[in-house]
Amino acid sequence: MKAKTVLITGATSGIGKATAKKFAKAGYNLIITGRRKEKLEQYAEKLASKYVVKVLPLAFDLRKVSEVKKAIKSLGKSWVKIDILINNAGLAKGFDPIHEGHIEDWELMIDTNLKGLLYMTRMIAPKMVKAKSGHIINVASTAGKEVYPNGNVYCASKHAVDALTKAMRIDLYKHGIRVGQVAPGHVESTEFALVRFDGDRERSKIYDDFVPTNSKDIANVIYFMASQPAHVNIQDILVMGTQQASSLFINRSGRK
Ligand code: NDP
Ligand code: 8X3
Repeated sequence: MKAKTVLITGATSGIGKATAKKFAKAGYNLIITGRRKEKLEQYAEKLASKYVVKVLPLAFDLRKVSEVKKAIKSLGKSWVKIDILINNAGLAKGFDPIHEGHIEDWELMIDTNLKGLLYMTRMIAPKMVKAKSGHIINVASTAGKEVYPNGNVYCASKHAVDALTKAMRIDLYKHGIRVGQVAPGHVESTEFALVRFDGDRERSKIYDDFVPTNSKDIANVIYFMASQPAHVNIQDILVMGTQQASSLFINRSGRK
């Protein structure tokens, strides 16, 4: 049987990077994306040689619809059929109460988490509709299930992802396409906190007093969703570390 192709956005670090490895190990061909071209190309080379799969690195900024269109249109014949789209790229920027928030941070989060996901979906879903098969997995968040102080716009963007996952499924299920999401709580071995706190290493040490999930755990969940038989669609997985009960209830008594 021909190997399946998975496209993973945001594969230069964290959850996307771990997910790329998981699928490569399982023999999938990969299209990996992100803005950092060099990192992406090095990782593509590493995965291709280690797991003997085809890996295409596509560097572009998914906030820019023209770049998204150009990248997807550049796919040659052997990459045209994308079996699985993993809309993972995203970020939180800033941690301010609403009246002190930075408008450029808000725009960055809305443009990446929401509009980027929409652009990718709009470019790839029609090919899936034509093929009458496909699987889209969105990386949402516990921040899309509940809100927490200073999380305002990030939470709103992930609530929108939660709504879009449901809306996309309703539009696409009749074309034989599965749509689901994973909604993780805190995830370490990512650049998430460093990005949120503008590269401030001290502030981004938010996992020192408890054990959250890590990027490999979430990659395993995504792979589990993707590897079910064709008649099974896992719609939503909410996953947190054992020491986390909700966004606001975290047992910070030490790493157990
Ligand atoms: P990372 O910062 O480690 O990874 C984010 C990825 O997104 C990077 O590969 C980055 O690549 C890519 N990305 C960001 N902006 C753009 C852009 N404009 N264009 C293209 N690619 C972009 O964080 P995570 O792995 O944690 O984040 C992955 C997803 O998981 C996000 O959607 C996040 O909201 C979600 N999430 C994270 C949690 C956590 O605690 N870590 C918990 C719940 C959800 P590059 O910089 O090269 O462009
Ligand atoms: C990332 C998890 O709690 O920082 O989506 O919002 S949280």
